[in-house]
Amino acid sequence: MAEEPNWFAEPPLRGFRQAYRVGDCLVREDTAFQSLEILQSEALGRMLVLNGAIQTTELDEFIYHEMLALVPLLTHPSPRKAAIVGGGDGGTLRRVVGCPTVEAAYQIELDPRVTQACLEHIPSVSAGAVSHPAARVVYGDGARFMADSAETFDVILIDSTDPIGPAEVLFSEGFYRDVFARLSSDGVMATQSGSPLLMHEELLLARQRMAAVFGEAHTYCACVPSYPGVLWSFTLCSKGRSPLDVPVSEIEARLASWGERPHYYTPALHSASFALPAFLRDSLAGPHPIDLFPA
Ligand code: AG3
Repeated sequence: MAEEPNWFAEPPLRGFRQAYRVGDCLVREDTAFQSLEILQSEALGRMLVLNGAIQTTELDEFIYHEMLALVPLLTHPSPRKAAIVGGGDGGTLRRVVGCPTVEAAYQIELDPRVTQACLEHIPSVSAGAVSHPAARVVYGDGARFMADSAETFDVILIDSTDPIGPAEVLFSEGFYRDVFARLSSDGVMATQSGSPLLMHEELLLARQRMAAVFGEAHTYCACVPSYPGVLWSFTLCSKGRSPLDVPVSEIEARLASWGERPHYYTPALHSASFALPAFLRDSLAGPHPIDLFPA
């Protein structure tokens, strides 16, 4: 297919692609780790693109970042120390430092250029989070950090790229074992776990590995317009209480003291987002995967 000028699309997945009309290209470079672009789009504002895959956009970043961060932060009864693997754009960090009980929030991003370019061209995503007193911005390999660190965290968030390619290690059983070891006794981890429709196999595999380490894994969904297939998944594992056992009244009371009012997450949506469409619920329950669009 001939590329249309002024339209950006990720490489097709299973013969499927979404396109965005774009104007200026603000950044296009090869960093030490990947190709990095920041594009101005008509529909979603500025977008961060790594190795051809859209990571975040000005207009829909709140959906993904709130769901990745707030669901685990409000599952833990009182998180004080948190770590984010990846997340160089600062959108997850912003939600973590916005939680009033959090005293230290580490962001372990591989590529300093991602953070620098986002601060310069899409500052609304992090909204000043990197200079918050609780923020600890570290550059390095998040998988190695989890393997080598002696610290423990109440909440660990995996804000990675796709489960295929360079971030594959962040979906491995060995990595989940290291995360388990780094979590405090009632610690909670959550990861983005890809498109239930277009990365179905990868989601099932990652979830099986998490369940093997933690005993159980809870998958929840949100619609993120800029990601392939729009419907997106996250998976949460808890050493303490289940995300489904958090009373709505507790969430309401805690959210009232947060710095920023969420724009997607609500107390009712907390547990509602774990109510999965039948094909996904049945597929995750096994033993026969139900892939709506088999490769
Ligand atoms: N995490 C990116 C999720 C993966 C999107 N995949 C894709 N577009 N093919 C993003 C980092 C946001 N902080």
